[in-house]
Amino acid sequence: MNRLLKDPTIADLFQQHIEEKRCRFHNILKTTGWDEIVIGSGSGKVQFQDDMAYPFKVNPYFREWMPLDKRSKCFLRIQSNTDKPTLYLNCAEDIWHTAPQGLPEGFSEHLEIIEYASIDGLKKHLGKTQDKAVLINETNDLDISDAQWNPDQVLNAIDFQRRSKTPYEQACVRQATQLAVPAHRAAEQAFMAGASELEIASAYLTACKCSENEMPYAIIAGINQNAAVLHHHQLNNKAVKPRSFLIDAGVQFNNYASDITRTYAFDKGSDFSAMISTLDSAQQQLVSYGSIGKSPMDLQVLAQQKIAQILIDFNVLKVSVEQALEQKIINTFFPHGLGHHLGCNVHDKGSRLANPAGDLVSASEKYPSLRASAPMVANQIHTVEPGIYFIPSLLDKLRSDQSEAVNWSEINHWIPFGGIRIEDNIILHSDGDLENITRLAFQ
Ligand SMILES: [Mn+2]
Repeated sequence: MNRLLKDPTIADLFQQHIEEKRCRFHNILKTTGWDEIVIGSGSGKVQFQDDMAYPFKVNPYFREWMPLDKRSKCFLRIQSNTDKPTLYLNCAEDIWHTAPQGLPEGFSEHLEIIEYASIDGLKKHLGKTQDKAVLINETNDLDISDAQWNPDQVLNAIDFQRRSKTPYEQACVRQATQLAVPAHRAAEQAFMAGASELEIASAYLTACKCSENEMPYAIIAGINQNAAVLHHHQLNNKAVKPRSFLIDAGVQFNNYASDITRTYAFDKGSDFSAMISTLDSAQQQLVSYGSIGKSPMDLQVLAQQKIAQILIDFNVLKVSVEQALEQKIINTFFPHGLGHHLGCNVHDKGSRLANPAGDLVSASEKYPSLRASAPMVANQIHTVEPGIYFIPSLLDKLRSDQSEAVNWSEINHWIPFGGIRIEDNIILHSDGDLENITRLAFQ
């Protein structure tokens, strides 16, 4: 089903979004006993012993409401007794920086907007709300009591409702995906033309017309062995003889991210290329297993089974699928989780919550560090990202502990290719439809 952005317009969806979030936050106020929630966009940070600022990163709780990512010291106020949230925009005079970012067209009608020039001025606007207001912000700009500043009770309730994405949020991730596809294609072309990792990242940024600071996360672009470095951010500026290439990169739209990984073989006739195709089929099967109520921990087991089978078929493992899982041999080749929630944070919060009170779904004994453990719910956005890696340090450990499980002559053949990861973003619709927004955008 094609759900690309047509009608209603993004501004209409934003109105619905604000209305839906307001209802959810009113509920949170009711159950937690507070009168209002004030969310700050955050402040710029200066580097140690320097007058240079770090790139500004907006508070994810603010991002959930507002498509502003370049404007610090703004505050959104949601009060239990009003139907329209108020956005306080910092308008202090600033001759050093570009004029402040505004809201997209058609967005401001759904908010009360007030400009302020100083924190004292803002406090006057907020009036005597001091005792019953909660502030969610990295710094306590309002000099509110400790109990009112980022209380866990409120944060947990917000994280819990976040799991279900509004149609606006879904549209934003879809749009972020559409914008990332030409950039991924440009990256593939640059790799095939023999470019260095840094040149490939540069081709990616040029194609999506974004700066590095506007990326939802730092681009991972690994050629050959570097494809085995799970978060390879230190990009090589020298071209090498290309064999394999892994790129994990997204784009953001109105503060919502896409999170996409693709792996390419330089030689399309090689066995590495065949391994990519095999993992690609397994990945699409894993996507199809997602459904409302399902546990990500069960999907993790399925992913491990599929990856073990691929390694057996490619003559890498000499043990059975069961042994590969039982003896944790599979963790050497697939040392991370199958996926995570995607939302206001690229690794969205709330993925382990059992309820809004903050109780956690107990972690599986086998996978204590799995990012997502809570059962899937309707309108959630998940990533599905199985991988197969040949990581020398993990292989060394396996060699000393369980040497007989592996065909080591085969391993030496695969190490120079680094690894493979394939990652799509999926919306679990309430009617049961699974929308693979990444594949649709690549079509
Ligand atoms: Mn991811």
